[in-house]
Amino acid sequence: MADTKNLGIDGKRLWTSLMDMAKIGATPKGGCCRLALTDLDREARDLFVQWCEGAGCTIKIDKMGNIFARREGRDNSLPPVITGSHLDTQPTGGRFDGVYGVLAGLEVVRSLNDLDYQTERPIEVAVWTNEEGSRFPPAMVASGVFGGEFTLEYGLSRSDRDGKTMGEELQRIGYAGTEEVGGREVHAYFETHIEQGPILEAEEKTIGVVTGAQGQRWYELTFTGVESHAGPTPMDSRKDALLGAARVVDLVNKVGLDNAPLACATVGMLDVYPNSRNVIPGRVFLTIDFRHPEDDVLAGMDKTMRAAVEKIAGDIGLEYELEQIFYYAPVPFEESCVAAVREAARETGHSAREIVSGAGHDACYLANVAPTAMVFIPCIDGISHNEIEDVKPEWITAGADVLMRAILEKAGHAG
Ligand code: HGY
Ligand code: MN
Ligand code: MN
Repeated sequence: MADTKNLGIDGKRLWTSLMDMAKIGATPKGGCCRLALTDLDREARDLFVQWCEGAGCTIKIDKMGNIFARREGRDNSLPPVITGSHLDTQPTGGRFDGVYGVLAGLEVVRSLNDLDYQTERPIEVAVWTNEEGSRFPPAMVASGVFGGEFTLEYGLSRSDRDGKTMGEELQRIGYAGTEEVGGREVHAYFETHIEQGPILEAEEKTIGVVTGAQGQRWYELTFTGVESHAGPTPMDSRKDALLGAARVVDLVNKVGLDNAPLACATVGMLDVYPNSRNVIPGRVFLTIDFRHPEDDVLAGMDKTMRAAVEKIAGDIGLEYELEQIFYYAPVPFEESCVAAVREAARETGHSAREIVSGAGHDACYLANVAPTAMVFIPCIDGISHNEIEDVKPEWITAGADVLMRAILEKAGHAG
């Protein structure tokens, strides 16, 4: 077994914290449902704040509800090293997506306390609001405001399907902070996260040294036809919105396959109106999610899809509205931070490989304003965004150990 001398991460304590947090919004198959800014999200935030205060941190909350738990260094005038992730989940989320990065950050603080280790710079553990973009699209909205991608007004005005805005819900759960969002220097940002894909486990690698993340484009498409009776309406005189949507679902899948092996293409939401078995659907809403590590290929997927939607609508006689609601180009992480992760993995002796993230993370927007990198650990069968998401406890400890060493590389040692 390679020398995996552990600087001080208490894997049992970290695992216990993860399991305690997973009780909030626990779902029948062992996952979590804690949609952004719900009462369950508030409960999780409150528990995190309580734990951080118990570890001697001071708490600041900004106007997007981002939480910063700060551990002082020797020289607190220096810009901090920040680590963190998100506590909100998908509706059928797991116990580790996002939460692991938040609680691994807390475990670093707890371990430094145990070691009585003073860093030169302050360290902050962040909880970014609404990373998933499930209740309030798009994803990573609050870290996007912090990273200068979106304005504060845009962020606060994002609404859910009931018309509630993020601003209103932040007020309701008591996390509408007063701190400005971003606009301050960050010395470095590290985020640790499960890979949410199959590569590390398949290659029996414990650590992913994340060099960047693939680009994404999200769309909302509404087809409008004519509701009419399923019985007397002849097949050749229908304007069937669901037929259009069905062709788009197949088209999106084909665009992904035609740009294999790296493209990803998904229709995740589909609403049929009036959704009655003997009415020809008059209106259908669907979402499209495109991803690729090369921006020009992503642009090509966009072009192909748009031309095909135009043709599908014309063939069936449908009106349509197609809006791109979210886009970011592939993100390269910063070399000295990537090197800190690579070196930390080497020091611990854990098997490692470089990897590009298939999922989006808050780190993708932090990279706009700070030298940034990520640490990945495997997840069982590469499954995530699923209640059965799972990991091996030793991976949890290894990732936090690498995270701690990378943070210390940037935070400096005062004594
Ligand atoms: O969609 C994503 O990549 C992330 O899980 N929000
Ligand atoms: Mn995540
Ligand atoms: Mn996620």
